[in-house]
Amino acid sequence: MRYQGREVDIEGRVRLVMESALTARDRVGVQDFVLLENYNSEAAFIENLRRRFRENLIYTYIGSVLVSVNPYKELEIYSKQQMERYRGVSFYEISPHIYALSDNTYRAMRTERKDQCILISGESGAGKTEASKKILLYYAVTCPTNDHMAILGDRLLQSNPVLEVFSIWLFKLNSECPQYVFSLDCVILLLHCFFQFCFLPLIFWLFSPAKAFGNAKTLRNDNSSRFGKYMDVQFDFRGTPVGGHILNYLLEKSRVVHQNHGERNFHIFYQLLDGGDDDLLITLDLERNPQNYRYLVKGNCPRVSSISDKNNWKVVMKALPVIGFTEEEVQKLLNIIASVLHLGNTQFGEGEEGDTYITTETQTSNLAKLLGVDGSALREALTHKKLTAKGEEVIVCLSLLHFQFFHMCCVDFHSCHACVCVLQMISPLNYEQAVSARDALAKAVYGRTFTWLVEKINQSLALKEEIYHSSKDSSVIGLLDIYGFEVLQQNSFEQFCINYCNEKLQQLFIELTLRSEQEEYETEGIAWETVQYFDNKIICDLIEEKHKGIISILDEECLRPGETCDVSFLEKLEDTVGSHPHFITHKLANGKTRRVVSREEFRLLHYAGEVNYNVNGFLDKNNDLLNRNLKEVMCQSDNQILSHCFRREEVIDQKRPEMAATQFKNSLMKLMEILMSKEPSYVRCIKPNDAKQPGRFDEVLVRHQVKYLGLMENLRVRRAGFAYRRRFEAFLQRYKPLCPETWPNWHGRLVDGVSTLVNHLGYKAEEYKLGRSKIFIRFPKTLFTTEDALEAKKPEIALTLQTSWRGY
Ligand code: AOV
Ligand code: MG
Repeated sequence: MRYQGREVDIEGRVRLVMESALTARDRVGVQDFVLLENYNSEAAFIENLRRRFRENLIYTYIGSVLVSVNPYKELEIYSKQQMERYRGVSFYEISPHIYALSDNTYRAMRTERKDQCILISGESGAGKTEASKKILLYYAVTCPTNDHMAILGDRLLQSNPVLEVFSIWLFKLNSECPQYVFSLDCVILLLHCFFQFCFLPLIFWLFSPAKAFGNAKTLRNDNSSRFGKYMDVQFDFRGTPVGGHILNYLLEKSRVVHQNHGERNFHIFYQLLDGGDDDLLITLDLERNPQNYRYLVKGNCPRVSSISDKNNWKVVMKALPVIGFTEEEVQKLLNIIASVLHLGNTQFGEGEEGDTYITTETQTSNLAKLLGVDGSALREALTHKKLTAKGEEVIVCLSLLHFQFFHMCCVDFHSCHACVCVLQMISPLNYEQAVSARDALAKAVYGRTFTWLVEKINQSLALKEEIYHSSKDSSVIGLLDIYGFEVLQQNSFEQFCINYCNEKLQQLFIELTLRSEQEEYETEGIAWETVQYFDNKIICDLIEEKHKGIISILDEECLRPGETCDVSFLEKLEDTVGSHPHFITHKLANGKTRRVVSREEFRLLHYAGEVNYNVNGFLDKNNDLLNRNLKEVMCQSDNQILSHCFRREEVIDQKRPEMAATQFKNSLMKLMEILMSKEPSYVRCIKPNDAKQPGRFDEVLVRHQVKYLGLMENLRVRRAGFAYRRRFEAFLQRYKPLCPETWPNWHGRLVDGVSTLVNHLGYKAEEYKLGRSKIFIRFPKTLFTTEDALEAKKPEIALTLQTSWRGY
């Protein structure tokens, strides 16, 4: 045998195999962080990630958590053969992969009949959306067929000739997963998906409009999802995907009116301008050049080389009828998109008395037409404000009379409280107010249309009784694709909400991980050992507690009459939660922190680290107010989508709607309930560099994410008890060659076999425990020694191991 140019004998071979096993571990690290010798060391953690990344091994486990590093290049690891490799194989028996996690989740759902969820987190550009697509693709290919899929299939087929639909699906993959498209493998895969499992391709497909409306080019990601989403995929009693439901969170509405340099507005605007045909643009009174629209020029980035707006436009337009849009609805939707662009171009001039008028008259008439509202009412509403009426009298006055007739009902209307109020009800807006009213309208129109679109997709994905035997037998796998901790140079209201969401998810993680650990110990009959960890409930309380939490204080400050501003909010915070150990401001800092907190900031000590939040804009963003008269105008719109989005009741109802942070808090509570009822799996995505380049591993950036994803804390919780556990049969099967009594076959009870084996190997009592069906090994070292012994014995026993636990 030749080895590195040398002839070696049998003994030498054994030695070399051992050496190469060791070097392999040195070279590619461990596939599960629980096997790190020094699991408390962040440096060791990052080194392990780096080694694996260098070898294109982007996946690593922390127990059942999958850590994924974005390769920024197409790897040959997502083919159909790979899917087959992972099908039905136990988690630890094979190299870590998103397919392993998908498969295990699916099997757990089938065998334990328990709903599952996969929580994907990570910062922007880390690969969350890609991960969720890979999971869906795995199910699309590997889940069983369903005769009843015909109905869903029909929906596709009726609206489009087969090949057209197919080509769209193909096209979609072409633009998003080029590795599939030009290989034979891909064609087989697609045919497989299309003809047998229509449902999940449909989901992909249905995503395209949501993506066009919800994604945008940012500095960190050319196709960044600017909303959080939770999607349920429902499976019938045979394990066939049959339906789904999407919940959306916190669309970044501010992007409609403002983009940072180098970023774009939502894709749909550029798609329409680039892909819409001439007639359409004429009808919508649009010009092709995005530079002509104020809402599109702020980022100075009309084109993105990695995106074809024209092609994506075609995909969206083809997908809309399948979702169930009528031709008329599509037209109305296009009117709305165009109207947002026209709104952006609406300009104001200042009158002598500080009032405001519209200078772009013709545009406004077109705008009113597109919005389906009365032109003069819209003009009035854009430049005037209607004050909120107080008391019933005012409403009576208003409903009975016009302004000029006040004195007919009130002898002395100047002293009549009701009439004075009415008189003051309409007041002109100054220039800044008019601009902000216009922007608020654009954000509201866009945001609400987005919500409506998601509702529409949900109707299309909803289960149909006829294809669904018995809802009792259904199970669900939920996918959560939501922003990870965000720490920017300047952190504002959005980061506050996002990071609050991550605190909640961490709380859930701790609760569920500890619960499942505890349950496993119980079922295995092993004494529970207390786990030391940081319980972040204290931070969640600081943010969300009723009356005393930051969100309550923010709401109160928004509602408080008189002069309130962001700074008064900060002062209120200092008074109320100033003594909280996780809250710090400029005044309270007193050398408590290393980095400076400015006068406009408060700092929260999150479980993952410190974040400074600048209070500027907190009140406005939380208020998210649309002038009452703009609402009135909008709810009279003859565009059905808009009249659905702006309800009359909203105007009549004097109760103030929930504020943004409270709305978010409530939807998070609901999300937590949904997730609590399911068995969770986790994917933690890491971005290796900011340049979106393959092969570059920026240690500082990665360390930052390891910290803010709470991975070290994950590992500590997971390692608190035993590093490794394995079912008796699997353990015995693998290591039985190491003991003459168990080799080649053990005929007694499994537990006795494992006991004989570990005694022979010289395991000490504190190194392991035997449960009812599993062996628990406390330290990785024990396992490594055993594994090395097996490796050394390999040539001797001519053993062909089908799979290696190392897997790599
Ligand atoms: P995100 O969802 O985490 O960001 P994406 O999933 O959109 O990030 O990934 C960003 C880009 O990284 C993709 O467009 C791909 O080019 C590349 N990428 C990610 N994962 C992989 C992979 N497994 N293989 C190859 N390329 C990949 V954001 O939505 O911005 O938070 O809001
Ligand atoms: Mg995304």
